Amino acid sequence: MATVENVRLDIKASAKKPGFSDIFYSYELHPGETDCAAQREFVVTVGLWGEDMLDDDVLATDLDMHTVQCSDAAPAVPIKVERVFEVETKLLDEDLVGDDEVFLIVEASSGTERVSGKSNTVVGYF
Ligand SMILES: [Ca+2]
Ligand SMILES: [Ca+2]
Repeated sequence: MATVENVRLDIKASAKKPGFSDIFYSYELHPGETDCAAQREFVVTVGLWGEDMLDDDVLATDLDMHTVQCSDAAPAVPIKVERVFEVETKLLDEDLVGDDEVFLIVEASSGTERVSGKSNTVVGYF
């Protein structure tokens, strides 16, 4: 079975577009052995979440869809992925008062299985 590990998130205000933020993230997809033998392709999407005391809020899902191919030449070697996309900064405004706590969840689906990993939480004032 595959796993998603070491999900890291960083958020910076866009230098080019006022009102937008760049979402930098990285993760490792650790394929299972059968994934590589089958050269399985994973469809990956990410969701942004706001951390709250009781229930976390989903801010957006199905963002930044991309695919990661597992190669049988390098079985069971973690595949490192680094990506960036932009969102409107107001999307990240998950709390009306005080700081906003935003984290990201990476979801990878191979068709036969669906695995996910959660990032660190970025605290900001969005
Ligand atoms: Ca919060
Ligand atoms: Ca806020």
